[in-house]
Amino acid sequence: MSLLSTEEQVKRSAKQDLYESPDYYLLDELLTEEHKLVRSSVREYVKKEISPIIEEYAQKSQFPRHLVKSLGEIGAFGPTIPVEYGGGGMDYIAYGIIMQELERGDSGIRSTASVQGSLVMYPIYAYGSEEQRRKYLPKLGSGEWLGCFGLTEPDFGSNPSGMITNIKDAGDHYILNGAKMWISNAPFADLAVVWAKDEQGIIRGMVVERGMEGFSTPETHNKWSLRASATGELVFDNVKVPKENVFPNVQGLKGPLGCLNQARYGIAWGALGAAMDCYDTALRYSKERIQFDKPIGAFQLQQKKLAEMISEITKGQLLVWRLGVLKSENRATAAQISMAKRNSVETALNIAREARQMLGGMGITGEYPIMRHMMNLESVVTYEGTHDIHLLITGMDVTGFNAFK
Ligand code: TGC
Ligand code: FAD
Repeated sequence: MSLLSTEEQVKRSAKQDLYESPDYYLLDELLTEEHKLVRSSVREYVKKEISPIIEEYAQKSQFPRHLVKSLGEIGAFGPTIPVEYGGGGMDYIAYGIIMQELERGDSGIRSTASVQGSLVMYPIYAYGSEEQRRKYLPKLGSGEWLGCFGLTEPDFGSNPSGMITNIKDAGDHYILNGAKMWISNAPFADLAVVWAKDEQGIIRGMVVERGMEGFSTPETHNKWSLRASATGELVFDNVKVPKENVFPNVQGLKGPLGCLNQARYGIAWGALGAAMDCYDTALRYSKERIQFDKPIGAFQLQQKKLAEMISEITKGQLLVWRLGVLKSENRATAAQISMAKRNSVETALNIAREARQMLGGMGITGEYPIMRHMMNLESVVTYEGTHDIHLLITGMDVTGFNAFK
């Protein structure tokens, strides 16, 4: 018989990362062998490289910058971008699986991959010139360079069309002025995809490189959420941006919103990863933690929580799988993506909160990942369009009435 208290035994097993993903409706049967291979290699990576260190980085509020190269090596950046440009050439289910496994580890790590792949590589690929693609994509795909995406401004968050960051024509270059706020990866980024208005008031996208005079990226401190992800501002003070850095193939708000479709899709899969980790942790704990002489999982109230969690996870898994099929066939609508992003994050937040309670006092410690997931998800429910903005997008889609204006 072990001399350790059950609490101590449970605490020790927590450190090992024994994660197993729930698959209540046998959805693995819908995956190809390639999908399963991608999943097992990313899961292995998370267990080996992320789980052992993430709590410490989050507690210290530090970005594990050293992971960027290895994230590139495992194919986490731009999985759907063609191989010749440094991407993975995979379908959208594979992309979703990668985001799910990474966010199972930590939403901040998934954020880094979302931004790099969907918000930096995607616009360069979709809207950029051939020279821009060749110059930037391979280095971003391999993790040699890190990028960030500047859309939000201090006075324009949910309504980015009002942005005041602007460019003025100065011959062979533009002069960029303004500021972006809440930018993931900014303090460490080698380059930024920036959205600014031209002299006609048309939104244009461009690549701004670190080292350009007048460009700085001050870090945002004191976050209680996404503590292992670096967030910052982008400040442009008369920055000279060469004309060849501006995307030739898109104009208007549909440029940045097109990128957000990619990233929101990844979050729809990713947030379920955080939910699955919370569920898996709470389920294991409920079988090990003894109170009133039996495992707490034997009490009806705890079973209710677990049964509801697995029901919601299963519904979410079905939704994102179907969305992935539609996206791979280029049939997914922006409104469908909004619904899935909103649903997955809400599911994950509810599960994190319930799972935290199931662990009692242990639930608030860093011995377990639940509180970290819960706090991270408070950002995930806000960025890439808030919970209410996505609800209004669905409302507009089904009624035909625009409640934004
Ligand atoms: P609206 O007039 O509706 O549309 C303007 C133009 O854009 C087109 N459009 C879209 N195109 C592609 N994808 C979409 N999802 C699109 N939604 C709209 C639209 O057809 C129109 O095109 P055109 O050709 O007619 O000009 O625009 P609006 O100003 O009324 O705004 C609509 C609204 C509120 C839905 C939109 O602005 C919005 O989604 N707001 C939320 C802002 C947001 O999500 N910000 C995210 C910033 S990035 C971020 O958070 C990264 S976190 C990364 C991480 O760490 O993981
Ligand atoms: P606001 O737009 O001011 O919204 C405040 C509240 O009002 C919200 O509850 C919102 O739902 C509500 N609201 C707004 N309009 C309406 C309406 N019409 N009807 C009803 N309610 C409404 N941005 C980037 O560009 N790049 C990044 O990399 C990035 N990373 C981020 C990382 C983190 C950690 C965070 C927290 C944010 C990040 N963002 C990034 C910004 C993010 O996208 C914005 O915070 C988000 O879009 C909301 O904007 P806001 O914070 O200005 O809130």
